[in-house]
Amino acid sequence: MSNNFSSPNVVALAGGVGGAKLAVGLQKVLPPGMLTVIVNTGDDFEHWGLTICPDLDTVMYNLAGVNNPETGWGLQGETFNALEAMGRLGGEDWFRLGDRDLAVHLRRSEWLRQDIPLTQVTDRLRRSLGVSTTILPMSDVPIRTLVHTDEGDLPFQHYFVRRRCEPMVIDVSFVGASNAQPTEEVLQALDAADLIVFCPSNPYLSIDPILSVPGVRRMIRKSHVRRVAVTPIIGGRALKGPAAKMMREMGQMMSPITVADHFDGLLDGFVLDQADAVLHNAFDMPVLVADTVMTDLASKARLAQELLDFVYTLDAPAARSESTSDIALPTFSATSS
Ligand code: FO1
Repeated sequence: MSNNFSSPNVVALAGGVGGAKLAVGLQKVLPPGMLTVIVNTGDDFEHWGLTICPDLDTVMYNLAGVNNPETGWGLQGETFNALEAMGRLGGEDWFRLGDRDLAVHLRRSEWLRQDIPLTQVTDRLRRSLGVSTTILPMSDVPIRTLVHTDEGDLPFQHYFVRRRCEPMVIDVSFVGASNAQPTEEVLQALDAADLIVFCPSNPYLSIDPILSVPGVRRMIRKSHVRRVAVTPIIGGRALKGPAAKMMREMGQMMSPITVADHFDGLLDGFVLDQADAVLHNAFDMPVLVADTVMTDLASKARLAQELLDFVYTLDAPAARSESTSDIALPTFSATSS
């Protein structure tokens, strides 16, 4: 990154709403085209005969500035006539697909049926919405997050939306990951990066699926650029989603330290929320204490700029060792299958 401080090539790893917010901030402060977001597709599922990619769409709608500001996912000013009609027909109506959102799922599914890879489909969709940032699915082949709970194994959206994250989580696995290959686009983006950012997304459900794609974890571990994570845990809570609840259920400390430990060997710096400033000496890497709660465009851009300024202060990474195994996962590991 030393030669490219004025316009670094940034690669962000993101899941849904929290990740999308930081991506919006980075897009705002970076020159157009200097951001690539690699997005979790473990949440994807087949529904109403369509392929739904919730995190890709959340990131895309946020970057396009057309997202529902209350939920963070879906479109603003959305209507749900199709959903209501589906309910009247006895169809599944627990997953709230909006009328205009439906057009994206129909178009994506149509293109996928024509054997156009998800990477290309995603690129077409984001260009249609005028998004200058490159959005890359973590993989072109289906990798599906399966949540192992005290009530049995649940496909991700059944755990997250249908069961509102109520079952106790025992473990998480990523079905299809071990046979998957990273896309050329993901490999090239990581190779060309000046900085890798772990967005404030759920480590177990949003970032681990990306790291489960064979080769990706190793590439990040060996990367010669700085790698920084922004905490998804603030004051012992996750602003959104079950990250903190999962930590408790897995016998972990509900703390940003748990997040840093989880990404052991993958990080050179950590962004801690000001609410947890007291912990700043407890990390074995440089820490930035910042207001990580992103409520509007200004706070997203401010955090993104503070993160870039912080990265500038970090020492250039020493050559990374080859010794650690690519498949060694940290504690409370999610497993690939
Ligand atoms: N999340 C919900 O909590 N309830 C929903 O009904 C819901 C519908 C939905 C429709 C389209 C879409 O792109 C996302 C949607 N989400 C919904 C969000 C999504 O399921 C989760 O936020 C992510 O998968 C977790 O990052």
